[in-house]
Amino acid sequence: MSEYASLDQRCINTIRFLAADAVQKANSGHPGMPMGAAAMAYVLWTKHLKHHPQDPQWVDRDRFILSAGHGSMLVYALLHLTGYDLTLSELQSFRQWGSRTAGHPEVHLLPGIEVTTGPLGQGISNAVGMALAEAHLAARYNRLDHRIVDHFTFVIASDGDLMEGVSSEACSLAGHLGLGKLIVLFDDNHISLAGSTALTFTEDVGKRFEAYGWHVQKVDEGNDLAAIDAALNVAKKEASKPSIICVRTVIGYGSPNKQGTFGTHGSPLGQDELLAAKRNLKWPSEPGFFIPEDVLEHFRKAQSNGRAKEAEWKNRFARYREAYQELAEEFSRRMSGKLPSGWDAELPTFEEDTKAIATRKASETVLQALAHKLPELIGGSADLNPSTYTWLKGFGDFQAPERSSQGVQGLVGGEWGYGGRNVHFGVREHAMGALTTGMAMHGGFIPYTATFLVFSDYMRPPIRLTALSKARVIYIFTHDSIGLGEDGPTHQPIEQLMNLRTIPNLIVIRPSDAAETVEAWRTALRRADGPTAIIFTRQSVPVLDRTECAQAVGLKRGGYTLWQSGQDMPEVIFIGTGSETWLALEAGRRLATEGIGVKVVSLPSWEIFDNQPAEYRETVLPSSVKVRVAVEAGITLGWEHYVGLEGAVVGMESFGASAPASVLYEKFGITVDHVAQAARRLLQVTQEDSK
Ligand SMILES: Cc1ncc(C[n+]2csc(CCOP(=O)(O)OP(=O)(O)O)c2C)c(N)n1
Repeated sequence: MSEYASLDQRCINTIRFLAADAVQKANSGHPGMPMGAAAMAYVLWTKHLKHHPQDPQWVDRDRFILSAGHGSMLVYALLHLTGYDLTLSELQSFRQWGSRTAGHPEVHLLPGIEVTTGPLGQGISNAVGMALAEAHLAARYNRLDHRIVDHFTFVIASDGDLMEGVSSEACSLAGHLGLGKLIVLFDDNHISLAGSTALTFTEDVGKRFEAYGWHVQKVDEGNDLAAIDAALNVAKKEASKPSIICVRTVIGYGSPNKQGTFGTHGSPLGQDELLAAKRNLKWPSEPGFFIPEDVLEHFRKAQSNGRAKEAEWKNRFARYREAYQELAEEFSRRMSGKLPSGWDAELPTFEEDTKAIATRKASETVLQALAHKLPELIGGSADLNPSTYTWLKGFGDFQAPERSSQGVQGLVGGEWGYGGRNVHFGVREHAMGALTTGMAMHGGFIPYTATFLVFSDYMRPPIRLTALSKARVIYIFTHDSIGLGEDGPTHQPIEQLMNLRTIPNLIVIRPSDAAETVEAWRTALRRADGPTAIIFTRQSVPVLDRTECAQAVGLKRGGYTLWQSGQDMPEVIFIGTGSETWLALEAGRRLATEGIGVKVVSLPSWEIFDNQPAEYRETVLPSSVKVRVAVEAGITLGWEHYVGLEGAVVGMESFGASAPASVLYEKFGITVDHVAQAARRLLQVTQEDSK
């Protein structure tokens, strides 16, 4: 019997031609990858993946990530065929306005998509975070006689994924952590966008992953279903190492004149070549988007299989609930993303008589209090715990249980193993960002990261994706300005703060003192539909006297009137953020003693403030008051948004320098004198104008 007659082969060809037809119809997209990887995806989805298409959010499903997001039609075809909520007509409107079948898979658009992929290297790194999430939940909730968390994370990754640096960081960490339930199928087709990998990528990938501590297998023929199946079985049994299976495939498989060339990577095959490919694989040329009945029936078994598997799990969970009621409730609550009642009841307060304290230090106190109430709060720093103050004291280190803790320096204490809540990301900011996105998308976590603000540049790609994906991650950035002092301009952020503000759906909060630090954490944790970056100082800043100033709770509206000299409409408004707010306040008070009507605004979060109703914004920043001075130790570009073209900004126009912080503030002119003087100058101008 011809191989093409078998049901397996027809299922695989269905995937291939759904992809090729959709790309042809859209006249845009990537047919080569789905055509080459269809066989491995078929084996994975029909023989291994534990999922329930009618309940895509079932918490103990296996996670599948198409890291090579440009091959999106591969996963769209599988979602439709196995019976997810995705119609054939949506496949036919691939890449069109309003369609959920976007160019690259987007997690918030389509059930069954676990993370948004497309920027190469991110998906596989998110997957490491998902495997970490599974290992932690299993350690915390499973009991000897009850395994309620027990699933794999599967990935299909391409050459481009493995070329990108972030995947090296993430896979190095995955190997160190021994994440045995992470399984990567490497679509080893020797072709990337612009040519053969012989031009760019000739290392031995298997040896590289072996060196990371992974279990490595090779499948020499990408259409050998039995070999793929066998390799997946071996990988699943390997519990103490992540697995990679390098599957040699042919990009654009079936296209007689283009297969194996970069011509199939990112363009439609063309009508003639598409027909030739169909002839070649003995596929009917008409109708397009053809799905044979028995093929659909075969794929749709995923529904009954999934239903049975989920029902079995539900029974298991019910027995667990009987035995461990509290744990079961905590688990369910976490997976629902809801915070427990009273989670913020015992946060510290910082009274006006508290002496000056760095906001990173105040944050440490808040974080410890939160950690006791929120088991879902788990994270760490990129090798900077002693500087960012982001360890959770007594909550242990997330490490492979097999690895001995003996003689290891830098432990934060408590449990050692997958139950630990302090993740040591190492000096891997990029992977830290991507892993935490994966943890958040897995569900059951509010992950946090920490590093210096200047290194947010190393994390920007995952931060952007997290914002796009509406994932709940908290990014802590300390050492927020030239105020960090002697480390000098390489470490002093200038444009980073404004840079983060430009990312849609990312909320940035730069609290001015210890009291606002408490409110910043409270606001970040309340947010469920996107990430929040909180920016802290290295240096001490005064705790503002709230008996004279407004309460810090005003932070929840992004900006608020901190202090005003009288009831009348002010003549000048000072606006400050973070460590410069007290400078604005002092300058304001000085002008008030000169008989000038002054208002001082604390503006820790632009995004939150801009989202307030217009009436509220008008009370804080009355539009009739044009004399406005903003002060922030970052790039001045962008502040026109609040001070207008007539206003003044006291900030940075250049890189910083290496010197003590107090000297730098003087030398760069970020001083009370300077802020006050800027206002006087503006007042003079307006008075002269109105003469
Ligand atoms: C970070 C990033 N850089 C560049 C691209 C553009 N791009 C899309 S696919 C691709 C390379 C494709 O090669 P490979 O990963 O081997 O996929 P295949 O050709 O096998 O489909 C590139 C450069 C991208 N998606 N992400």
